[in-house]
Amino acid sequence: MVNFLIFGPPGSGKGTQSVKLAEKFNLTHLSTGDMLRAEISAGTDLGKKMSSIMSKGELVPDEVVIEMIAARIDSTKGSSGFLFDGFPRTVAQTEALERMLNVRKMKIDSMLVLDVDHDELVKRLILRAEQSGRPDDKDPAVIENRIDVYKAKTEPIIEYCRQRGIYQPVNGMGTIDDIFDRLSRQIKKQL
Ligand code: B4P
Repeated sequence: MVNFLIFGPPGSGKGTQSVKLAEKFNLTHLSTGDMLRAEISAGTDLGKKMSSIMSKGELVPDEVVIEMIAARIDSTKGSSGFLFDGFPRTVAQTEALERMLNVRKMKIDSMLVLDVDHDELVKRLILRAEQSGRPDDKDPAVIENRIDVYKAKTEPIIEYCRQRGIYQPVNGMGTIDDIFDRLSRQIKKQL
């Protein structure tokens, strides 16, 4: 199994690209954002608790997402590897993921980081708000908070992965197809 992180600020296209990459390379796509939104739509107790945190653009507690991911890793069979989307988002989550993979004789093989300009991120998220109605996309102040939270809590993972030699920056500007080609080239090198 070859395991990838797809990484980048909110609106960088992680979710958009992950769906296409998972299909092309037979990877299991695990998105903590999608899992949390599924809990909210299903009206579970967990979803109710997480909904107010997410609508402010804050991160949900590490233990919530770590538990969700562990359950999915163990129930997955028959794929070529995992594509972790939006997870990890803190160094503590990264260390937890490494431990989970290590005990299962796996590792994080590559971290693909989408680089996108700040103004482009805001533009994409405002446009998505019109289409999806996601509460965390509607308010420009919440979008800015998500970008600030990314810089403070999530971006330090880049240095952590750089030291492990798995950091691979990818230009995330341009059309969805152009970015997909760039990411596909990086993934092919690892498979
Ligand atoms: P996520 O679901 O991970 O969402 P995201 O970071 O906002 O978006 P993504 O980068 O996937 O953007 P997308 O492809 O959709 O997180 C949501 C929230 O969940 C977080 O704020 C947090 O509260 C919580 N959460 C999730 N995981 C967590 C964790 N591990 N720990 C703690 N909390 C967690 O692209 C955005 C838009 O741009 C789309 O409309 C798309 O169509 C468009 N787009 C994409 N590529 C484009 C391109 N090349 N050109 C033009 N538009 C493009």
